Formats: sequence, C-alpha cells, structure tokens
Amino acid sequence: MFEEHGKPREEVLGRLDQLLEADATYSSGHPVASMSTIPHSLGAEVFAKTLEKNAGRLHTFRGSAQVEQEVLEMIGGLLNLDTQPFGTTTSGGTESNILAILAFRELARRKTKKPEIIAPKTAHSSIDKAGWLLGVKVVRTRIDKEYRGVPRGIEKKINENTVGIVLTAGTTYLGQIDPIEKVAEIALDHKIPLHVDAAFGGFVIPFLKDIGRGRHRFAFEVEGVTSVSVDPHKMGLAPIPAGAILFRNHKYVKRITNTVPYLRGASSTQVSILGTRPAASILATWAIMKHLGREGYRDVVRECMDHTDHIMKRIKHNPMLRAAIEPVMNIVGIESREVPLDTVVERMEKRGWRMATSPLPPTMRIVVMPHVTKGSINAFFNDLDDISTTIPA
Ligand code: 0PR
Repeated sequence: MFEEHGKPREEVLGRLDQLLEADATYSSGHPVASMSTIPHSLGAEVFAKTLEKNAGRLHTFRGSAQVEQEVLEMIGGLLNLDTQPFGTTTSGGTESNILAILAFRELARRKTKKPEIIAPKTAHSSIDKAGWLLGVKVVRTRIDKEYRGVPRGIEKKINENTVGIVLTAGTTYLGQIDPIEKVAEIALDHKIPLHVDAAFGGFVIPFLKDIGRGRHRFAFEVEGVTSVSVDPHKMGLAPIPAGAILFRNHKYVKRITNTVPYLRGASSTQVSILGTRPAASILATWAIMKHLGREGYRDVVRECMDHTDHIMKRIKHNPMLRAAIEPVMNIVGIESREVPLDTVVERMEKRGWRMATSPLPPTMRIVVMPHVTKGSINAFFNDLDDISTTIPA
C-alpha cells in the first residue's frame, strides 16, 4: 500500500532490513550458483558516489563518456582487439546478446526477410529472448559429449536466411568453450558474422593460460569473430549492471545506432537498448580494472580455480556424485549417480542452500565465484555427502 503519510527513516530502514532477511547474502557463502558476487570495495565506493550520473546522457556527463571509452579500450585489450574498440557498455549479457543479434539482422536486411541465427543448444537463454524480441528465428544445433557445439552441425544448418552464428566462451551450465576457431573458419567461408558470448568467460579465459590451465583462442585474435560480449558484473567484480559488447568493425555499430532527435552531441546517438542508465557501474568498472590490473584478476582466477580443484576432490570422494565434465573454468556441474537429482536438491534447500539445477545435462551447478570459499565448499559437501548417502536410491 502506498500510504498518504510518510514514516521516519529509522522505521523505514528497520522494515526494509526485516524484508531483506529473506535474501541470501554472498558473504554467507550460500549462493553457490550465482554468476554475481560481492562487488570489489573500490567499485562499491565509486558506485555509491556517482549515483546521479546518467550514461544515457553523455553530452551532459562528458567525463563519464571519456571513462566509458577507456573501459571499452581496456576490455578491447582483454579480448585481444588490436584496433580501436567499437561498441558500448550495456546492462549485462542479455542486452549485449540482443545487440549482437540486432546487428546481424540489420546487416542482412537486403539479404533476407526471414532472418535466422544458429547457436548450439547450450547457448544462454537470452539468445531465445533476443530472437523473440527481434523476430529472428533461433536454430539450435547439437553438441558433443563434452557439451560443446559441433562445427559440422552448425555448417549443415546454414542456408540463405542465416544472418549470424552465436557461440559461447564459458557456457552458463558448465563453463564450456565452443570450438570457436573451427566455426570461425566456417563463418568466414560463408561470409556470416560470428558473435562470441563471453559474458562469464571474458574475465576468466585470458588468465587461464598464465596460470597453466589451458590456452584458448576465443576472442578477436580469431579471424572471423565479429563481436564479443563480456560482463564486468560477473567475474569482473563490478556492481550490477555492467556488461559490454565490442565489434570488430564500425559498420556493425553504425547499424545499431539510434538517433535521438531532441538531444545534443553525444546524447543524440544511442547504441545501447536502454535510454537512461547508470553511469555508476561503468565508472566502478573503470576503477576496479585500473586498480586490479591484469595481475589482480589473474590472482582472482587462480584462487577460483584452486577452489574448483577442491570441489573436484570432494566430488571424487563421494561415489554417488560425478562431475559432468572436467571443469574448463570455475563452473562445475554435478550429476547424482543414483538418487534423483530433484530429491537431493530439495534436501539441500531444506538445509539452507540456494541451489540451481541445469537441464543439460541434469546437474547441480556450482559457480565458483570469489565469495565461494573453501569453508563454504566444505560445508556444502558435508551436507551433500550426508544427504546423498542417507536417501535410498
Ligand atoms: N550469457 C551467458 C553465457 C550467461 O551465463 C548469462 C547469465 C547471460 C549471457 C546473461 O547475462 P545477464 O544476466 O547479465 O543479462 N547467466 C546467469 C545465470 O544463468 C544469469 C543469472 C545471473 C542468473 C545471476 C542468476 C543469477 O543469480 O547464472
């Protein structure tokens, strides 16, 4: 109810605290399946003091415009872009994917009136949302035993209406990386643009090679990749909402630039879908990236991967459990070998865990974010061991 008379601050805050008691907190370690985490303290500080700034009005907030440009340059560096960055910050992976598919559709306006895109089954559900919003058919293709897209399966689906291909570097369910180099060759052969959704993997994969955990060419170093999205609000440790999409070529950005006739200068052209949107998260991203540097993120990734190893040890220790794949990055999908997954998940929820299950394959998901400590991992597996051995199969 929206009441006529206002209440004192203390009373309002007290009631809010009460309501928020139902929220899980990252500091408790309990949300083990979230791709977000506690924002870096410097980012939180910058965010709190720049709340009034509107990144939809860059003519007014010219300093913020400069900072956004610098964020895009830093992310371009992360993604091995050797030219000037073309793109925009966004509210996250969903908006970035919508923009990628909008660019596909707009570039192919003369080619087809019935645009289709191709994406392996494992691509994030925001691809379907984008298809729905934009009137673009999403053709899903098969995956291999390791839950990666299959190049041949993608090539077979290419037809005269195909306007683009979407691959993932760091899939939502298992953190898997699609065969980006092979599909990029196919995309080049057929002159079809290729978007890589690195919403999660963008701040992980570049550091894996430095810590001896695998080299993956996934971004602009692969010829044929035309756009890449990455979310600072996932492994970039930025406050929500912070996403970004970069394009190899300005022609894509031109096709998705909307003119706002009544605004001036930098405010009069918008690439993002949102109008008014916080500059605070962009400014916070800038501060965190400047402060941590590559070495800071490498340390974060190293620790998350060490914790991932620990999870694998605990899984191997319990004969009722199995990992769906050997983790590529800090996401683990756990299969229950005998007890139905739903039963295990329900019991875990009863013990206070906030669980997430994935359908492909049926697994419990752990996203090993920085707030997931060794202590919370042990507490989680102590409960899981207990539950999975006391339920009759
Ligand atoms: N692409 C990939 C590969 C993703 O995993 C996600 C998010 C997106 C795009 C969309 O990103 P935004 O949510 O920023 O638009 N996947 C998260 C997930 O399924 C979404 C999410 C995030 C769900 C936090 C729950 C949650 O607590 O985990």
